[in-house]
Amino acid sequence: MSTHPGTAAGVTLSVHLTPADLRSALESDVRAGLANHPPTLPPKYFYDAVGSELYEEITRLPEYYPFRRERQILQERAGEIASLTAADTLVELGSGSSEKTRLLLDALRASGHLTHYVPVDVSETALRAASEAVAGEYPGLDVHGVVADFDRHLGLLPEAGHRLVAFLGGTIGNLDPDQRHSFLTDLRSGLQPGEFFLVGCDLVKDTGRLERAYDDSAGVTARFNRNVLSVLNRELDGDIDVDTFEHVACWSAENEWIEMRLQTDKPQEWHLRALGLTTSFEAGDHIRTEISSKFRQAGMEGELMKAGYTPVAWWTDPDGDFAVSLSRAE
Ligand code: AVJ
Repeated sequence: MSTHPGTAAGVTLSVHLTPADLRSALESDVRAGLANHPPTLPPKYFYDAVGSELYEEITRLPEYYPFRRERQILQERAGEIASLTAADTLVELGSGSSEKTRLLLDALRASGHLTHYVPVDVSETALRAASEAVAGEYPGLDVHGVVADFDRHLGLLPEAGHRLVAFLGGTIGNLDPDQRHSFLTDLRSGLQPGEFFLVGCDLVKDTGRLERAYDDSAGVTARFNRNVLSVLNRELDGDIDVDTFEHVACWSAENEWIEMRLQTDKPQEWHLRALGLTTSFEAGDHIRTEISSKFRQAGMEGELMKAGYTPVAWWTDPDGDFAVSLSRAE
């Protein structure tokens, strides 16, 4: 790990993940995923520069309600979050939306306790930019960016202060139930009793609305989904014919998650030369590229309690589309 001052006043970056670490994680994740039946790819590889831009576009689509619903809840509840937690440190997992970060920072600052902001992200470039922007807007705030993979480095979060850890956007839904349990217990073991966890969760609802949110009429989500194949071509010297894969989004009633797939209607083969790997497909085969789990209050709060947290508040938008859950580490 290296810690070095950033270029702007008030910014420090701790780097737990080097480009070489990211590279070997990509190689082993892709190898392991493609060996599954059906093959899978981890959603974190959607987010290169093009994919991050497409995700921003998704958040503005009429069909994609989660982003706006969560923002609405935070606008409404940031003051309560600040007074219930009295946190002096906001830790944010994932690059997040600067707009939502600012809602929380403003409320914590108004409550008079705020001293530290700790954004955590795998991308050093994104983190540096976000850290410097926030430091510029909040004079006196100590911004300590942490370049880390929150799948693996939760134990390395800076310990100082009375922390509120925020995991927004509904990204917890990308984890399956076992992965969520490990994530929640790992995070819990890095927290002191009395510290807080704030998590955004998309809720189970009408199947048609859910499927449209992940298969919009403008085709942006389809481009976002296929982009992961362009990432493989570029990073792993692949020869994937990206446009021969069709975007599919389907609701799994059994798992209560949306599953995104890339499906081929003809037999084909691709090569990832950097891995020396050939993958073959029959007509109709698919790759699973993302799960986006949808929650119910009892289920989410049950998972939190099993992992050592006490639910403190559960806020939804007026239509009950999305929830923000606050819990305390015990
Ligand atoms: C960023 C993980 C919250 O699951 O809704 C959006 C990603 N995928 N459209 C989600 C996503 C397809 C998004 N998260």
